[in-house]
Amino acid sequence: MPAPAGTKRVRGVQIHRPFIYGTEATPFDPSNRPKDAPADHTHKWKVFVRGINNEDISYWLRKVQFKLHDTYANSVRMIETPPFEVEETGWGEFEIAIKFYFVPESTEKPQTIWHSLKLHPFGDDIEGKRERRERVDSICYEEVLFNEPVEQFYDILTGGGQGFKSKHAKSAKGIPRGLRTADIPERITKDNLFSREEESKELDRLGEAVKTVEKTVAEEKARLVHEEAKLAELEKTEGKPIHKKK
Ligand code: SLL
Repeated sequence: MPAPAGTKRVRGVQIHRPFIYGTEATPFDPSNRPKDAPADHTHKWKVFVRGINNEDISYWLRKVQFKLHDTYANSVRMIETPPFEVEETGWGEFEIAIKFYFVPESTEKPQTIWHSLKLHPFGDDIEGKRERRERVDSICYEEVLFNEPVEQFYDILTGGGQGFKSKHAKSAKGIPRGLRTADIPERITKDNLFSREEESKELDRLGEAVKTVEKTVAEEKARLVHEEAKLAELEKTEGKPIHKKK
């Protein structure tokens, strides 16, 4: 029996799309507080989901729901159009649930990720950052994986099909063939910290860390062999230790 329209999957294909999400928070300047902010609020902050380098991701991401702490009025915020972000003020850090709703053609179920709102500086030079009232960024890179997407979604994802001949090609009208990809920029810029160069540096760092761990394990093994040999030697001369039962 043929699959109903819009549900036929492209077998053996996985398509991923990168995105970034996170929070940015800035402490109020005491001499210039936002007038409408409640007296106990100390920071303004923003939570967002966006494409790498601000690439448009609305062709696969239909809308985003941000679930804030219950202390916020209307704590569930549905953002129907880009930019997918919520700006707020507050006094405390908490975990934000970010729910992704994919475009209806995808037939994909929504997915949720969690992110901790960071208001206070972390990492190096915490005191300096606090004194300079620096913005606190907590930003992550992530990829969403569409496993065997339905044909019509595949067309949308790839901008008209790359090698895959589909009768649904019209669904991606106006987009040149193969324009939509998961490519990330070669180098970082002021506005985008995620690049292939950074990825390769991170891989180098991980490679170095693995080497260090392997070296430590080898040294510990050698030490163990040495200690066991010493013990065997002692047992030969002194006999085995007697463990008295109480
Ligand atoms: C904490 N577990 O104790 C956290 C809770 C709540 C944050 C943080 C403002 C809400 C309002 C706000 O910042 N809530 O509008 O009053 O740190």
